[in-house]
Amino acid sequence: QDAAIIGSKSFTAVAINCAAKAGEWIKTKLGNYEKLDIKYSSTDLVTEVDKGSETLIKRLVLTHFPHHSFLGEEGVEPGPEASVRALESKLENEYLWIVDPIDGTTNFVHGFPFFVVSIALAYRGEVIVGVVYDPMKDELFLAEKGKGAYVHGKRMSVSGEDTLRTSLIATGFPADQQYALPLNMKGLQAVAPQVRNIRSGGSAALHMAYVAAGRLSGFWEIGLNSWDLAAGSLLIQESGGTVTDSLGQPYHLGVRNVVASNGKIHDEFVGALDKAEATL
Ligand code: 2AM
Ligand code: CA
Ligand code: CA
Ligand code: CA
Repeated sequence: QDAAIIGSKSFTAVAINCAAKAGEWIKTKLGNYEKLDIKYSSTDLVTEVDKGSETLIKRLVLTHFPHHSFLGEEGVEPGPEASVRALESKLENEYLWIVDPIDGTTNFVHGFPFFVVSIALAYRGEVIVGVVYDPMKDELFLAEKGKGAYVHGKRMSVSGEDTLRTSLIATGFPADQQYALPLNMKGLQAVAPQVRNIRSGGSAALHMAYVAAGRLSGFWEIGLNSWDLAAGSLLIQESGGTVTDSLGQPYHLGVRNVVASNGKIHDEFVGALDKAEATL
């Protein structure tokens, strides 16, 4: 089956193949990674498995598409400024692969089974393919621009809730405990009393995929990077949902403060966060 997928050489097939291969390998390393390093701060972790996953994906992508550009989290210096600069320096390329080799590294390190491989392909700054793969549940979420979104071959659509009151909302607790976390907590304080309940799984990309699949009504988080959101943004758009920044402006690759939802609750959701001054 792999040979057939590689043979077809389509963007989507390569994205799926990369995510599946990396995900299967990551799963074998759960509970027995060898090296834990600290990046920007004591809460910002990386293992040799993050780096190995990125290397595997990068090699496969560039073997098939040697003229494409590649942006992976572990190829970028730690910290928000370097992340923004890395994206900007690569945006001029026609085809840009944007990859998070493990989204949810803290979970991976602790054996909490909620992490994914996230792979997006952007054409002239717009995401055209998005794949999020959860190796623990063997769930592959796929979207192609204009062609819908699928989980393991089944068409996805967002949930139907039309008020925050009936919504299940996810957020993250940012690793940046100086700036992003306090802002996110303000949002939490405003939103939590207005919704059915809050969840926080520790993988932004998987939260995005769950919004697309209708398992969550919405998700917001402060201080994310392009590789956390690129694939998930297309999943949600192609499932009928809405992705914006915290001011309600349409999603683009530079968005760091994301608000994503089924669309029906979006204005109320953005309004609740805004009232909490949870915006940067
Ligand atoms: P990661 O596991 O790929 O690092 C959870 O709140 C989300 O924040 C995850 O998607 C996680 O991605 C991301 N994250 C972790 N550390 C971060 C940091 N230092 N800066 C920005 N995002 C981070
Ligand atoms: Ca990380
Ligand atoms: Ca990430
Ligand atoms: Ca990561």
